[in-house]
Amino acid sequence: MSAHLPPSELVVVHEDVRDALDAGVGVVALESTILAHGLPHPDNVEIAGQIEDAVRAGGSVPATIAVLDGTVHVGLGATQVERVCTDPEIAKLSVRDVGVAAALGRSGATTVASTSALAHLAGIRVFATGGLGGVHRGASETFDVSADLGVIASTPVLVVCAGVKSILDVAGTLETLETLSVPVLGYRTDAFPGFYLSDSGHSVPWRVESAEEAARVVVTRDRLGTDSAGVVLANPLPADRQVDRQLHDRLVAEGLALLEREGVHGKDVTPRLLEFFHDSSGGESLRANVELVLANARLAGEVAAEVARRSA
Ligand code: PSU
Ligand code: MN
Repeated sequence: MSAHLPPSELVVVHEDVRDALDAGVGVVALESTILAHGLPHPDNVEIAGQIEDAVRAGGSVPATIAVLDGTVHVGLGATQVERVCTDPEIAKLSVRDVGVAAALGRSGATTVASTSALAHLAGIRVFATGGLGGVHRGASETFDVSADLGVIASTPVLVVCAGVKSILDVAGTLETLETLSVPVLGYRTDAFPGFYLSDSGHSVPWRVESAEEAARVVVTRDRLGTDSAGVVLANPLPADRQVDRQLHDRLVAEGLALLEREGVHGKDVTPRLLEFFHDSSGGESLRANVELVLANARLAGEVAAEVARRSA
């Protein structure tokens, strides 16, 4: 394994993940915040297993990442996944929180930012999630810009996502990714997806047609050594699987009004909105959320397998 890992009382890499990395098999990092704070209990337990299976179906080994009792785990066993999905005390940990949780012996789920950072530490180059954090609407006053963006900018991991939700400032998020020198690739699309919607109304600078092309981007950037930013691979839901636009627009408007009314801010914003969507959409938001995460995990599995093949 190429990575220089911290001592094992701080970071434990699961045996299956270590074996895969040593053998040059593809590995896909998976975040745990979507499990703990993005998907409702008890569905999240079963979905967590399906996400891992989707990575395997793509030809790679899954590595779900979380912090348990102060130890970072790269790759979780079934009991640990269940704990992440079930424990109401589990915190949401961005990169700045990981070291604190480790020092204090606490447990928490990792976001896109912290999962990317920990994946890189373990030598994992591909990561699958649902949606990226981004620039929030009104960020010019609240300064609410997800740490996901800054961390991707300095962490050479490819993140497969379905774009960002339209509760965010999508144009502002894309501008920020450009400023931070993070390439955005549309998977078989010219449009940046809007999570529940296949097309956010904004275009992507690059388009790839296959997992093989995406893998080539990762390996070539690495060989060029021009920069150490990550890559965003945006994978839309098929148009006939997206959420009905009228329902979507109503949920976004009501969700934003709810945040205002409840005075929700900081890291509670995204989980509160997701909870509202799941409660108010008659199962539609959950249906779409699960489908897009599984599609991203599958695609990430294919990309990671191809990256591993090309790096052998
Ligand atoms: N977007 C989603 N679902 C999620 C998240 C984002 O559609 O669950 C989670 C991810 O873990 C992401 C985090 O990294 O929210 C971003 O939170 P914040 O905006 O507080 O940085
Ligand atoms: Mn935020």
